[in-house]
Amino acid sequence: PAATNGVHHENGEIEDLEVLVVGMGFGGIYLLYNLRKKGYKVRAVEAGGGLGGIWWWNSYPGARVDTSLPFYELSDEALWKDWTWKERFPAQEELQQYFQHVDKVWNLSKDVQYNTTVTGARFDQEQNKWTVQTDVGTTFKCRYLVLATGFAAKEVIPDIKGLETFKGPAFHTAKMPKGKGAIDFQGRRVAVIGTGASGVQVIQELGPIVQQLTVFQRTPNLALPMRQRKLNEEGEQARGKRDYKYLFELRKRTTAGWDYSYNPKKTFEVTPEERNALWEELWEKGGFNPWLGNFSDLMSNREASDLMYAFWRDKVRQRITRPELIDDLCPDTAPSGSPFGTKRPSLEQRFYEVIQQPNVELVNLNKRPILEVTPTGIVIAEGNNATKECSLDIIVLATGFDAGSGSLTKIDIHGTTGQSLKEKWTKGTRTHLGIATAGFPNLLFLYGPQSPGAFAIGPASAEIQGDWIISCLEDLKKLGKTRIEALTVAEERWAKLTNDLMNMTLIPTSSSWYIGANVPGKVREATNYIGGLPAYTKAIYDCSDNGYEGFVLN
Ligand code: N01
Repeated sequence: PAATNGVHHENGEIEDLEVLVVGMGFGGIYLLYNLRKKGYKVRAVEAGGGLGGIWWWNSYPGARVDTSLPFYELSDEALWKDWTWKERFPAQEELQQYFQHVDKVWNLSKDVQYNTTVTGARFDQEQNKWTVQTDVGTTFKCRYLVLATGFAAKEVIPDIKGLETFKGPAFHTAKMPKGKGAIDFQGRRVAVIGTGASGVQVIQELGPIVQQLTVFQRTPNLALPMRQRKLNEEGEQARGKRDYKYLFELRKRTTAGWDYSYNPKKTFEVTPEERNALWEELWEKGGFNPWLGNFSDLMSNREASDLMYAFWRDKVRQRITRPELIDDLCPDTAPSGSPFGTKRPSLEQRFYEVIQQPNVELVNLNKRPILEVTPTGIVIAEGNNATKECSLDIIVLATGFDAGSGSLTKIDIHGTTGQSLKEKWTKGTRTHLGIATAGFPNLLFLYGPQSPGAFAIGPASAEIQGDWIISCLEDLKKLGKTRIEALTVAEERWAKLTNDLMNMTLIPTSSSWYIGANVPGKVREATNYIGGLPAYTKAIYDCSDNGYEGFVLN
């Protein structure tokens, strides 16, 4: 949808709303539609030029979701009954078409102001309302401000000497130029820095079309087979839709929103033959099955994790034809800071074949660190004081995000205490249920830090949290209240719980964004709630059933 579909305001015009939703990914979309249906005066703003959140922004070559269908869509029958997907794991283009379909059926854009970034917000204690500023001069006034900004709205740009001097295009995967200024990679010399989910996808896509691809890897990705396939529209999808209602109910009841959870057995409770049989089965199924459908102690028992690592390593080694790459891609033991299961594995389709192509060079940054970027390339250390300049036309930074809190603290938000949200969270994130924070009344987070966010499928999480937020606003209305604020004691309790749960796993031994370890200077803490959707749903409804325990309503 074009920006022109949005609501336009003259500079300085103030909209007085009941709810302003910020961010039009799955969460914001769900909330805008359902609040409007209930008669709320609600509007939304979106920094991008269309719906979809990260699926609007992430247009790098190869961008595709790692969640299989039908779990990666909204559960309203009006949306899925006339929609057919082409692939089991759809690409960004198809996801954008899906969001356009959602827009058409739910008629959303008339209430969205696109190309608008919220820069700041201040709470007015007299009126119990937020005043929200944007980068285009529009100001909103709203009773409730819901930030549905996702976990990946703030990119991590590495601090590399000379990066700004590079003459060619250099951009983060989430900010690849689109439209007129779109990048043509064909036949160019391209560098990709980072081998996380974005890096693996962009590498396997670019390798076959560029002249030279140089991959700068700090930690190998323990990637799993995607097992992508085309979906048969007539038979498979039409038949599959008969089960959709059941599947959408089921996804609320599994740990991460799929139709499966961890195997209740532990790794060493079964015989080696049984263990191997399960692992082979999960490997064949593909997707996240070898991770999230594995034995229940995979992420908490280092021996179990190491044994699974060995299984993974041996599978990948079968595809390695250049033995000199074995140590860099699939070393004997799990890479430092990355025990199996503690970082999110990528789903790959041909990554290991592409990275071994003659036109691809893999630079292991632990052995050959980057010294600087020059106007024409990247200089690396080669040992014995030798250096090498890799000549480049384009640099792609697949270096990840300041996940969770970063999407919120980049907005200058001031509540009742004089402290900004950024200042409040400098020493650690504090939320009650991942939804609100003390000192910031009527500010609610959807898909925010300390919620199941990144540990559950987006649409499932968005619907569970979205429904709760809507019922909360309905309750406030019924009770004649105009203000809800989290208590400090409640957010301390929730922070302890999310961190205690995380500390029961091996994740704190990793250098993952799940614990903020990827951002220099960031507090190491659980960025998400890892207790699973059912336990989380119980926690939020226990709270509301007990008179919004941990909140003060006025
Ligand atoms: O980011 P990442 P991402 N010098 O943080 C490396 C979702 N997502 O954008 O591992 C050199 O995972 C860093 O190295 P290391 C998904 O939830 C989903 O790929 O820290 N390298 C790592 O290799 C995902 O988990 C999809 O040692 C540097 C990489 O950059 C999340 O978003 C697609 C560096 C960053 O990996 C983030 O994924 C894309 C430096 N200074 C994203 N700094 C799908 O569903 C960082 N790195 C398909």
